[in-house]
Amino acid sequence: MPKDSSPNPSIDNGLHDHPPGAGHIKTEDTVAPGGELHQTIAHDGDHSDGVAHLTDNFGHRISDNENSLKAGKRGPTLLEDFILREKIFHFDHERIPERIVHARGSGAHGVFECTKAIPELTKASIFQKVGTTCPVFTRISTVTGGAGSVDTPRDVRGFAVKFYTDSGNWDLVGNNIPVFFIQDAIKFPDLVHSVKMEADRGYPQAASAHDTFWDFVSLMPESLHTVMWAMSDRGIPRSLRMIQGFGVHTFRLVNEKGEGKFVKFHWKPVLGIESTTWDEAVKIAGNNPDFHRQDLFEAISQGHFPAWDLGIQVFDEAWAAKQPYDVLDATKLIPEEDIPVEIIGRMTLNRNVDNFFAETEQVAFMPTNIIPGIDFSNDPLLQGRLFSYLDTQKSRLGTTNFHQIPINAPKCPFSNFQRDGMMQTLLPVGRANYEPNSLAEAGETGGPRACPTTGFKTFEENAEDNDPTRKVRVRSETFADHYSQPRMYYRSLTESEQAHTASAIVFELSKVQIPHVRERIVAQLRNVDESLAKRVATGLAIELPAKAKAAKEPIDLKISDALSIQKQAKNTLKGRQIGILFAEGSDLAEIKKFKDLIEGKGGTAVLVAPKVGGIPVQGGTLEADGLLAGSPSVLFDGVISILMPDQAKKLSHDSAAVQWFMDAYTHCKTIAHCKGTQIILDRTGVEKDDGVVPLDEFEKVGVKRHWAREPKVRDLA
Ligand code: HDE
Repeated sequence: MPKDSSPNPSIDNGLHDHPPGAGHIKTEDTVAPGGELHQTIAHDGDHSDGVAHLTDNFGHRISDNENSLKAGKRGPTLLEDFILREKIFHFDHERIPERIVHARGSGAHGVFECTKAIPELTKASIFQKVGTTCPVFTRISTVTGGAGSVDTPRDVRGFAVKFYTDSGNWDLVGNNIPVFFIQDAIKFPDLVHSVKMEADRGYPQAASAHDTFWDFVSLMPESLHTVMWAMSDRGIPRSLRMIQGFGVHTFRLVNEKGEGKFVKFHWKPVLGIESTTWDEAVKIAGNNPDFHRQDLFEAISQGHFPAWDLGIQVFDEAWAAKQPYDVLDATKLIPEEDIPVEIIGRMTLNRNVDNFFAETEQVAFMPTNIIPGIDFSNDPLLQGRLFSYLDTQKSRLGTTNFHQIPINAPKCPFSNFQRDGMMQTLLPVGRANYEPNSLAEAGETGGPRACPTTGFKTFEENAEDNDPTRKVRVRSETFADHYSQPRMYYRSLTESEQAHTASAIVFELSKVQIPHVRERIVAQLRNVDESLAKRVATGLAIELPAKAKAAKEPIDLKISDALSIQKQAKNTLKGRQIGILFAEGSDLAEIKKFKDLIEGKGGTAVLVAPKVGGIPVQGGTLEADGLLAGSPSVLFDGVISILMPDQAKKLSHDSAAVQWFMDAYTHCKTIAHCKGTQIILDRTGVEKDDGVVPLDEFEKVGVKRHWAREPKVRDLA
């Protein structure tokens, strides 16, 4: 990169140093005769302190923030009141258009560090030396619901990372599922229209379980692979800290010599992958619609920084040509067993946003944000995205100058001849707003120039062996196998994951009211896996329809264990939340022992009790973190119960307590309990098994899910 030391005002934009008033200068509270409270700067306070004084947006100090200007005490409000008008005017415009997809998201700042240099593969500056770091901003989102929808619907999760590198911003705008519903960008508006709330009725919000979505996908067999992922446990993650991320498309790495290789990007969560059960996801949505957002925010503010390893799968055209699928087709993944994922870096999210709107809402990701050393492929889905994101930002953020908003501005110098436009916050000086110019010869600044040595150069080879002399509107026949990979995915899952997936499809199709849509999906599923199709048909109590005609007959691919969550589950307390139930008379030393154990292993112990204030316990008093009725066990990864028999007896008549244990049990969680608690367990039908254990076995058992219990508690398809 050419070094340019000239200060760039957009890097240090005023928004950053715009704290609200300091608030510590002498103020006084008075109650006026009308009864309203005035919190004002004291008459003898420091009137030279600029930020402590309330002003309008142009710096005019305000004397009264409680009353508008009226013609007489009980008279009409005057148009003259510029303070009232400005305040309401600004408020009226506080919302901006929400994202058409991925409207609900949570963001955090962090750092990326290169852990393996790969100069032989790419000239990207961030991957040249081990230890090179750059700041990042990551936003994880649901896709379907609006900005105010809940965190735990069954949905794909967006996983967008902005790397502020020294050679410009690189946005890796991916998902938590490695494949996508459609092969060509031209189908995206149809897909999104079908899955969003239905056009006439405005519901359901944040849900794919309705006619139009399933109608669309039943006619688009290419979507089945992603549908299988979304219907599996991947669609209902436990925590945003515990999801995988994927770049989805095939990209290209280009080295200093101009040699290119194909690449797929992966994010692997250090805490492992965890999902919920459907019943749990639904209950969480009611109890805490912000469950994921709060979990991410609190983990970061407590210093439990979530981290992901960045991995790559690298391959060339010759390898790609031999595969039974096309690597340019975003509905296909590359099994890790075929091309292992090589870890090259780690991202750690270590700072929450200071202002949700200014950062998380205004951040503008664009797959076109790419740096020298990384390039696009001809994936027709990716190609369409290259237009869409720039375009959408103008509509959301209202100006072509959205790149000047601090969260979007690069943290390296940037300079060009673009000028003016709405909301121009920079102050470009001089006359050089065009090129070529010879102003430098007259002693003036001539402005920046393009650089053939370090500038972005598109990979030139026609590595895809395309015939560029033909303008065609066709889909390559190498995209025609719609079923082999969904089959591989389904068959790679464990028995319990398969049961969850089949049940999810039954649930969703049960919400579909058009019978032929249900049948058409089952007809498609017969190409994926006959047993799955039968399970779904039986679950819906419909006849097994004739098999749908496949554009290309599917083949059996090798099973890939890396696709299953359960096969790679980590039994760890790190990053997990464990609820400890106690009540009057519980043993403080015992509670403390478990709290210390959990926290010592990087987990969080949440004390739950029938009351939250100081509760008399054996050995002192103890405050709870959460009320039993407000802290259901769905919020925890495992539960511990320490109760005296008299309290257990009392709680066995409290539905919140009964539900607490029943849910933990039916969601296959560990329940470690004292003898006293047995009174409640007996009443709730919780039976002893590998995960329902005495207190002293908690450490050994951990908080993994006990899926073997599931057939006892749930009738799955
Ligand atoms: Fe997006 N997508 N997308 N998408 N996408 C948007 O951009 C679009 C696709 C993804 O946290 C929008 O700023 C088209 C695949 C994420 O701000 C919009 C197509 C993948 C986010 C848009 C796709 C994604 C978006 C809406 C098909 C995974 C949230 C607001 C050609 C690889 C980013 C915005 C954030 C957001 C268009 C398909 C991921 C409208 C046209 C495939 C993570 O521009």
